[in-house]
Amino acid sequence: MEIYRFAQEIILDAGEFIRNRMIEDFNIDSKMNANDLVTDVDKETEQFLFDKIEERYPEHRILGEEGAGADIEDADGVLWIIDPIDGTLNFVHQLENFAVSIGIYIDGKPYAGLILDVMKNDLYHAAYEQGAYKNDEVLHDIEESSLKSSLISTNANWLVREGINTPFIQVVKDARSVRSLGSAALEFVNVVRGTSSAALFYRLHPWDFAGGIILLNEVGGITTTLLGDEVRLLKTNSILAANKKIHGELTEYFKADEAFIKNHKEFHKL
Ligand code: 2AM
Ligand code: CA
Ligand code: CA
Ligand code: CA
Repeated sequence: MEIYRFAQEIILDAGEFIRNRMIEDFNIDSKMNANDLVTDVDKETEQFLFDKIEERYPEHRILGEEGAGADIEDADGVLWIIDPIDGTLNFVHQLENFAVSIGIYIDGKPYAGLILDVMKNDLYHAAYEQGAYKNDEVLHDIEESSLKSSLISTNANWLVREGINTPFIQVVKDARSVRSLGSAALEFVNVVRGTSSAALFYRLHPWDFAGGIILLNEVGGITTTLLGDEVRLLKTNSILAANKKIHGELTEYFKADEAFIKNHKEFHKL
């Protein structure tokens, strides 16, 4: 529990660092394409967390979106998986609706998940089999629901992507309605809080889901790929995070689509 408490401390410190840093000038660069942005604050926040963890626990390993642990290939020992800012586009355009996400795994097994909604300063945290919390408040098990009476979340990018969009379109048609927040970690949080029944992603990286999976487990939810398979911790995955009832309904949409299965397999090098 010492590592869990330390993680709570440093994620809150990282939030304070970001809130102070963002009122000064910062550079914005693009990564893979013009819409894939990274700022100085993303990089500095990853370094901030890296330095704190390394100082306290030099033997721990750290994998981060902005370059930490890029050579990590196994989950042996204590592994911190960090997204310093999840929702960078929201950070740049909205100055809200972004998060710091931390997932801690020990020999590949879930240990603790933490997601900080930075501007609200709300910390969602959970340790394995110890329940989930919003700050000091216990979060209760989520309710089961059906697609036809549920709000779900997904990203419009997948709906306009040929080759994979057929099941996404059908899911959107059959849902009560769809929301899109733009931070995978906060979309996980909405499922954990029960304000959304499911979150669907065609591709997430380990730092996007590492914290959220542990939180959702603690309130009785489930996370798999869109095809219902186990998530590979150190790879990209499609992700379906949901209550168990709607999860079962949703995987059927994807499993019934041969073209989706084929493209999904190639895309994620399965
Ligand atoms: P980021 O802000 O840390 O980059 C936006 O819909 C969500 O998708 C965010 O969680 C964002 O994380 C993530 N994201 C951004 N670019 C992505 C990409 N090329 N592939 C998959 N996820 C991405
Ligand atoms: Ca990014
Ligand atoms: Ca992210
Ligand atoms: Ca990020």
